[in-house]
Amino acid sequence: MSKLLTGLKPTGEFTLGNYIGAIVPLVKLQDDYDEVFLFVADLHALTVYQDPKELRARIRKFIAMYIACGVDPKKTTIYLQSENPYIPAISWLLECTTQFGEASRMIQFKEKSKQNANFSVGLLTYPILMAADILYCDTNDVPVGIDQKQHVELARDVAERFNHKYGETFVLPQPYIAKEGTKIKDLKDPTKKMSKSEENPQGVITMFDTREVITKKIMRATTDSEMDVHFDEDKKPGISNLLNIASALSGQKIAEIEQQFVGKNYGELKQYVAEIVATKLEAIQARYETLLNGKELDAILDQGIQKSIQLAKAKYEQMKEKMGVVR
Ligand code: ATP
Ligand code: LTN
Repeated sequence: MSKLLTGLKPTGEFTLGNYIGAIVPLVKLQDDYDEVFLFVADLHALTVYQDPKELRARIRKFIAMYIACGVDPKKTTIYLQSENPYIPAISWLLECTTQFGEASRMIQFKEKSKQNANFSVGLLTYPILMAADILYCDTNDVPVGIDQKQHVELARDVAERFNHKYGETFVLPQPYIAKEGTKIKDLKDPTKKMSKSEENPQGVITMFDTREVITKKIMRATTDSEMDVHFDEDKKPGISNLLNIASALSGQKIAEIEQQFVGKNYGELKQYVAEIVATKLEAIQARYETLLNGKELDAILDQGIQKSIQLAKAKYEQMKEKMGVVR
């Protein structure tokens, strides 16, 4: 049985880049596995201080946005990490199976602990909690960005060691790194990626932008001094980015769009792309609002956490038994 699991840390804002680069591929993967798990890693957000009110709002926002974008609760088990008490319990048992040197060698820990001398212990144990997230449900594949690859490999090492010491308990997971997908670029500076931490908001479309704002940003996107619409990422990064966006959202091939714009100017292309983006985002936003304000979201999370707890409890009992922490 093939299983896929991934976690999202509820920090930052969704951009059109995140949608096209991460959410759309995940929505497609839902059909390729027997079981899929998607959770909000809210406990992981706490390694650095979060304003409690803001964090709470963001957790709901994240779940609602993923479902609005097409993550289907019928295919995917959706839950909040913090609602499963067995995950931190499993994490403790795994901490005792992880070497200090192994944990302190994690690149993210090394970098972040250097940035701030008063870092929390949680920053060090963070990947072990992540191992618990991954290992409790016997997942095979873990889609992550390249920065998290080392953490999934640690989970695999810890699982292997546990299996060796105490007997076969865990499936060995592997990181699933998407092949170089479409990288959406900043509208103002199309040589760099569209990023939520970018200071100039004019180059970034967020999933919450209105039709008016989207149109304004796209109409003012940086292009080049030529006149013809064609795809060339090196010489025409701005136009190529607009073509990528239109193609990713409409399903049309780039060549078809190029064909459609022979003899037309950049303004017409921009209007066309703005229309596609605005129509897509309006549909997502409408569903998002309904989810955020309705009862469906809680029903989805209630159902998801039940399944998650059932699996985690069984794994925890099994681990305790093997380790000898039983009456
Ligand atoms: P930051 O501004 O903090 O770097 P980000 O917007 O780049 O954040 P991440 O949280 O690093 O987003 O990434 C979340 C996911 O979205 C990753 O899988 C990443 O590959 C994808 N992603 C982010 N930006 C883009 C983009 N411009 N084009 C395609 N995919 C993207
Ligand atoms: N550490 C990840 C979030 C995360 C995760 C996981 C991802 C927590 N647990 C388990 C995959 C599997 C991050 O910072 N993006």
